[in-house]
Amino acid sequence: MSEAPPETVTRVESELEGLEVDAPLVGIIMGSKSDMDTMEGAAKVLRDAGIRHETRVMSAHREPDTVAEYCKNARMRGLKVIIAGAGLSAALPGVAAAHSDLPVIGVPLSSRLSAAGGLDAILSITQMPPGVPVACVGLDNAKNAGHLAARILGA
Ligand code: RP5
Repeated sequence: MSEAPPETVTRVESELEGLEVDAPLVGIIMGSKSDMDTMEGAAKVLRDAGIRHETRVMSAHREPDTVAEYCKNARMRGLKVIIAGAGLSAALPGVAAAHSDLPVIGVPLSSRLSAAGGLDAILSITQMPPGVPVACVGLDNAKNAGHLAARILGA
């Protein structure tokens, strides 16, 4: 097999570098549109720090296949950290960690339907089995998820 001419390699490398410049480093996902106002806190921290990020709504219970696909592809797409916010039976962060070996930061969210004022979501996110880690910030504290992601990235 003949090797590609050096100039071709250089061109391909520079094109890939160009792609990386635009690729988000942090994926912010949440279980419902109703989580958006709170989760915007994480996006604002990342925006202020100049860290590229993207925001998606996907429920671990309502769209399990979408969540699996997103998290399985996350590392390949260049993401370095996943922030996942959910309320009630807050499975999203744990499911993200099940499908990706990237660091996952869970944000427990309060909800008007909560049986325990958000403690239910905190317990759902923190009670992960050994080997499938999820970090957890305080209730509704999406800002701290943004700050923690920035620290993980060394920004
Ligand atoms: C969770 O259920 C979501 O993360 C949200 O916090 C909560 C309520 O969702 P909606 O009924 O408002 O869509 O899955």
